[in-house]
Amino acid sequence: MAEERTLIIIKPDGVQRHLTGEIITRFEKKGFKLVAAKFMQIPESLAHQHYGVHKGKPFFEGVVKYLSSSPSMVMVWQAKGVIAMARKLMGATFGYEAEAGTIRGDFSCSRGYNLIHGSDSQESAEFEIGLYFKPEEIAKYELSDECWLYGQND
Ligand code: IDP
Ligand code: MG
Repeated sequence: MAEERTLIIIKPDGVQRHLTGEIITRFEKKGFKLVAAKFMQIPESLAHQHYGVHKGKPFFEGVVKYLSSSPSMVMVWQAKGVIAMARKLMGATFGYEAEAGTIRGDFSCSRGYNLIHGSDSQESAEFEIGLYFKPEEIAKYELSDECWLYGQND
């Protein structure tokens, strides 16, 4: 499986509800590598770009306001197959439908306020990472226990 990067955002409700550490811990324990992070209030114009694929949908203006309403923790995580794995850890979009054991399933009951964003494909990951980070802001390093994360035939 190919090494990938994904954009993960702990959205304003996640930060306000003191879930930043809990969510980061889940990704760390899974074995993903943190390669960039920025704690920032996302400007409305950037939120527009971020959710551009949803332009025209009834929830578009609301989700742009939500994402830019208060600070977020914006991160890039790296691992083999990280894009799909992160989406699994996040759970289904609506908190009330997400499986127990997932981040949204455990901590959100809401449709829109679902705590976390994660890129849904290689293309969106590249686009979204570029919205928030310059290439030189993404760290390149080895984790000391990387040899224990994957089997020899992975
Ligand atoms: P995703 O975050 O699971 O990828 P998307 O369909 O890409 O879900 O929607 C982007 C975000 O827009 C969701 O995470 C959620 O915050 C919000 N959203 C999606 N659908 C609705 C809706 O029907 N009502 C309110 N907010 C919504
Ligand atoms: Mg999406």
